[in-house]
Amino acid sequence: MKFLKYLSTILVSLILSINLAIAEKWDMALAYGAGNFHSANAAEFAKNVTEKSGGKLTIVTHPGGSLFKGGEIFRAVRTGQAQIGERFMSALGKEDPLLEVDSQPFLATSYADAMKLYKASKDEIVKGLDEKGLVFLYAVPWPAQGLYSKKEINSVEDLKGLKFRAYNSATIRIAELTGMAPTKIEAAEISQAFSTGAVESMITSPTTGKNSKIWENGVKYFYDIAAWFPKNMIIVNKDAWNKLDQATKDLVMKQAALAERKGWQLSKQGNVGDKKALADAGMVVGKVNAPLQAHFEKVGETMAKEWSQKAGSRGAAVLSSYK
Ligand code: PCA
Repeated sequence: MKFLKYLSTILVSLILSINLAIAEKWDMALAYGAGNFHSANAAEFAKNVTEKSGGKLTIVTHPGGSLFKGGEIFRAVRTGQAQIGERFMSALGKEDPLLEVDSQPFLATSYADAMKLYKASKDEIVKGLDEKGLVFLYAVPWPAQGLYSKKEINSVEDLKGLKFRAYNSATIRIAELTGMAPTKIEAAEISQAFSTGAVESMITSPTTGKNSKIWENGVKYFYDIAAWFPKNMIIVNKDAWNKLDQATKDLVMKQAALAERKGWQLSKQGNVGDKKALADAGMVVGKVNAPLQAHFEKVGETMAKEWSQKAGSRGAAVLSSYK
């Protein structure tokens, strides 16, 4: 009897230690606030993986840049300081110009084309990330990008000298080519930048304008240019990934595919609903006039040429499979 008790104690502690050995915990770094749809979708993904993995993998989300700020997340995941994280892809052009393809103006101006461009570029992007020790899980676009301004914009002349908030090299380039004065600022700092007068215009989604209650900072106009749909991606550190058993890897990939589908739906909803929210908050929501539209399209052509030079044969291959 005593022996049996002894044996069962040993067995129990053996089972526990095996379980402990394969139980992983991942910290998931998110740059955007908990209320943003990307963050909410990631939280849902983390919850599903945690619940369905039978204790083998727990993913804890850290929204609003609370673990790492947007600009730090790629490096944090690459070096394993965070096992998993979300980053705005087109801010990583220096890592790989292909990550910027979704921020080229007027290349994909609808969700259908954005998906086509994603499919055409995905394999090459995944390969590039793999070479950097990263596993790609999924990507979700922001709603269509539009121009916000404190003052009304009726001509190219009105853009001249505007202090412009940029979020990547492409928006910096647009500003330069239209005579605005760009400063790169993370989404989390938008309200402050506008309220202090550091900036007076930006190009981003209706969602980000809504999330930062931009109308409270003197921004009255939103012009729906809808020239591109930039994406966020979820990446995992490869060493952390390799600690998972095959069943858990399969589970994560399956949940990632579901989160991607859900994310695209949420984005489409936001593309309508968040524009309405801007109008409901008293902003003037409309389109730019024809000469301005033509001006932005010309800027887009210049940028397409510049990007092609940067992206070389890999970029050319992606564009030809897209078109
Ligand atoms: N919001 C993010 C990126 C694109 C978007 O719509 C931002 O403004 O930083």
